[in-house]
Amino acid sequence: PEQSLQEHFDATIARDQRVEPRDWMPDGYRKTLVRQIAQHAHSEIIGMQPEGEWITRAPSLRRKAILFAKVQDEAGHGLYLYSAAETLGADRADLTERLIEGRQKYSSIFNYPTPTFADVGVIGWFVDGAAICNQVPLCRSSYGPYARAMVRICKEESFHQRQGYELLLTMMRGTEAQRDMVQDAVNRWWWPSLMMFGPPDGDSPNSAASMAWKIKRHTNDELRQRFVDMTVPQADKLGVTLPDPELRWNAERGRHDFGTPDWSELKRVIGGDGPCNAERVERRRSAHEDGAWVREAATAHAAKRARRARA
Ligand code: FAQ
Repeated sequence: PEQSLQEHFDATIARDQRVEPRDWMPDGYRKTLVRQIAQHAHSEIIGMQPEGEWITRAPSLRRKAILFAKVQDEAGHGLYLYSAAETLGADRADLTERLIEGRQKYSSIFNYPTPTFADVGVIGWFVDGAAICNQVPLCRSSYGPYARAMVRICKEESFHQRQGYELLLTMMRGTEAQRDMVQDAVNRWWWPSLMMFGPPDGDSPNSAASMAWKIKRHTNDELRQRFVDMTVPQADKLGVTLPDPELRWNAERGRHDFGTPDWSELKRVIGGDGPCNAERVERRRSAHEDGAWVREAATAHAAKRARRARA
C-alpha cells in the first residue's frame, strides 16, 4: 500500500540512508532530481565551450595539455550525470532535445565570453571553486547514484581549480599587461560566479523541498557565503582586488560581509538573454546534428551484432 511505501521512504531519508533506483520514491522527489541532475549534466556539456575555445590558442604545449584534460573531464562529468538521470527513467536523447530546444536550463555562468587567456585561469579559480563548494555537500545527497557520481567529479574539479589558480599565479609574476589581464578577468567573473549559487534563499522556490528530501544539504545563500569566505584570502595571496566595495571581514559573525549581486541580471541570463546564450545553444545543436551519422552507425552496428548473436 502507498502509505507504507511513503513511510519507508521517509524513514530512509530520516536515517540518512541512500535512496536507490529500484526503491519507491515520491513523484516530486523523482522529478526534482531529474531536473537538477539534467541541468547539472547540461552545464558540464555547455561548460566545455567557453574554455574549449582556447585549446587551439593556448600559449604553450603544457597549457594546451592541461586545458585539453580539463575540458575532456567536463565531457566525462556530463556523461556520468546523464547516466545518473537515466537511473530515474529519463532518456538521454530526450534530455538533449530539451536542452537544444531551450526547454531545460543549464548554469548561467557559461553564458559569458572568454576574450583572454586569463579567463581560463579565472574560470578554474572561481567557477570550479564555486562548483566544489556546491558539489562537495552533494556527495551526501540522498539519491545514491547522484551522490556517488559527485565523489569523482569533485576530485576532478579540485584539480581544475588548482590549475586555474596556478595559471593566474604565473601570469601575476609576468608583465604589467598580464597582471592587468588577470584583474580584468576577475572583475568580469566575480559577480556571475556568485550568481551560480542560485537566487537568494527567499526567492528560491525549490530549496525547501530539496532540503527536506536531503537532495540539497545547504541553502543557496549558505554556499555563496562559504565561497566568499574561501576566496577572499586566495585573492589576497594572488594580489588581485575583488570588485565589491562592500566586501569586508565581519569579526562578530566570523564571516565576510559582501554586496548584493544584480539579481535582475541572473534572471535575464537564465531567461536566455545573456551575452552568449544563443551562441552556446546553437553550437550544441550543430554538434548534435553533425554527430547524427555516428549515432546511426553505432545503432546499426549494435543491431547487426545482436542479429549475429541470435543466429
Ligand atoms: N543558472 O529554486 P532554485 C559545473 C534556476 S558547475 C541557471 O534555487 P535549485 C562545473 C533553477 O534551476 C555548474 N539556472 O533551484 C564546471 C530553478 O529553475 P527550475 C552546474 C539557475 O535547483 C566548471 C530556478 O532558477 N552545477 O558545471 C541558476 O534548488 C567549469 C530557481 O532556483 C550544478 O548544476 C543558475 N545559476 O538550486 C564545468 C549543481 N540558479 O528548474 C565546466 C547542482 C538557479 O525550477 C567548467 N545544482 N537556477 O526551472 C544545484 O545545486 C541547484 O540546482 C542550484 C539551484 C543551486 C543550481
